[in-house]
Amino acid sequence: VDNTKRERRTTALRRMLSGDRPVLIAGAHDGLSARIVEEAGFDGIWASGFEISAAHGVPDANVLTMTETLETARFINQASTIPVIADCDTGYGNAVNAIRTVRDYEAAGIAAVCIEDNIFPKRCSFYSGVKRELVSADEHAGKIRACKEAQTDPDFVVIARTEALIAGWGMEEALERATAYAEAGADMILIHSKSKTPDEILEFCSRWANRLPLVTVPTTYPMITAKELYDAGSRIVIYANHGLRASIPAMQETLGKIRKAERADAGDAHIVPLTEVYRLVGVPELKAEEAAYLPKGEAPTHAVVLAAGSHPTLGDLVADTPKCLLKIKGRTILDRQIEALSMVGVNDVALVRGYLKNHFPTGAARYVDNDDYAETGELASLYAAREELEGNVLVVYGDIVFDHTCADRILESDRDISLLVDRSFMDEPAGARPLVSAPDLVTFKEAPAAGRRHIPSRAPGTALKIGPDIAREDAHAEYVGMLKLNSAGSEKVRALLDELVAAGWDKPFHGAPSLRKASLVHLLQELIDRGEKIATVETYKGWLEIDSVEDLNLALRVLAP
Ligand code: SPV
Ligand code: MG
Repeated sequence: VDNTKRERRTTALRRMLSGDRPVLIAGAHDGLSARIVEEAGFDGIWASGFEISAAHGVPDANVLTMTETLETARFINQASTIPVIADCDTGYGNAVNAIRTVRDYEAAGIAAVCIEDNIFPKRCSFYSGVKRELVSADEHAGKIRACKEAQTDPDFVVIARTEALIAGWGMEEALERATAYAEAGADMILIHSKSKTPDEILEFCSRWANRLPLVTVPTTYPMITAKELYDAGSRIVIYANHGLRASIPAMQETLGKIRKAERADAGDAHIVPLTEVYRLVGVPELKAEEAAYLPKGEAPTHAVVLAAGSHPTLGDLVADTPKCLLKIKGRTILDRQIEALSMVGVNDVALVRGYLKNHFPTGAARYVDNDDYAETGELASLYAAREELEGNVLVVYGDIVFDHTCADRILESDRDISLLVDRSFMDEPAGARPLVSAPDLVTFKEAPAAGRRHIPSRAPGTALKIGPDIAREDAHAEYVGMLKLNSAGSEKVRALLDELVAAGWDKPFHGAPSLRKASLVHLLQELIDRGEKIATVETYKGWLEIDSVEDLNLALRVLAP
């Protein structure tokens, strides 16, 4: 949208007023209700004093200040694109106050103001049993003249409103006042009535004889159509408070039901889904703005920890504790992971749990369940967390302890899919470490230089092969169990998972007897085979995995409390 070419809303209102049908306006009290009015197809919005007061929980009697009402009118204006007519009550005082009111509302982009001849503080036209006084016709005419001279945009509209019929001062008084306000320069006259039938308004209209276009508010005489009012001389018809009044029983009913049932879904039949709220308040636009204007790569990274398995290689140690809740010097593997992640700014952690899932402490992470953990592998756990695969994600095995510098290195990568790999493994003599299962090794596309000294490369390499079946002499590094995806990478992994799952869980997949049993490295190899460039980010030591009692003993030796 080219905002510089958009028609001013004052001009749009003038154009509508010269059309051949009534201009239909509905009341709003905030940005959301303004959106709803516009979407319902109204020509403009009435920033209603009655609605705005009610929405603030106070009576419509100048209890709110001009500042508060203007602030609300601004939200209404900014949430919409159609002209806003602001109900400015008396103009918030005498002519001097009204001048400032006009300047401020015009500057806020409001298309029209309506100023009534009540004395300040006003009382809502419908409240019975309250003191009702009008300022003199002379004083209000002076105020209208002041308003007209204060405006700077020639298309800005000043509506003069008389409460003569409301106050019971009679038809003659109403006509005299309307005449005085017209002579003072008002653009339109709002003639208000609280009669239960349209007769009074129609009589006024007929005696007024189109001397100036009229505005009517058929709240107490709702049976008349806009067309009938238009034919009588009303160019604008305002449905002043119906949106607000519709929302009250909706909230009362829904909240009453939830309170009674003490569960949220008791209200489900009456509410919109959250996504409808997102749409109305412009979340899709927010996302587009983020994509267009925020620096790339600065979106926060969140983590997915895969910790569903039962890990029988640890025997009795894991008989009643999931592995990542094993304590090493007083702190669990998970505590240590969460601390290292938070040191590099990753504070949102989702953990896929399965085995002994109820043992996980509430609030340590957000939990995703893989209840089929006994029959499935890491790929299925990652699939259980598929909703998490959005934006920048770090996927971490639940059984590694790592220094935060490891996470730091991989977070630096801006590639779609990056693996953290360690070349120190290659420096160990074969068989130096007792292993309960073959480590996941990685072969690079281009062999790195070999030798006794080594500085991890800052430029990522590209993975050619990954998995436990790679011969030691063909491998260049060991996979650390940490994978980083950026938004494009997340999307690719999600799409591949969806495609594989759609093809069936039972098909053999790379080294696994079925997709169900597949591990993460099988998924990575599939990506490589499909031509995906997977970056290898190097670290040199700084982490350990806990697979065996020996690993735990090692951890006890090398880890600080
Ligand atoms: C308002 O909506 O605040 C009005 C119209 O002024 S009425 O409530 O009908 O007076
Ligand atoms: Mg009002």
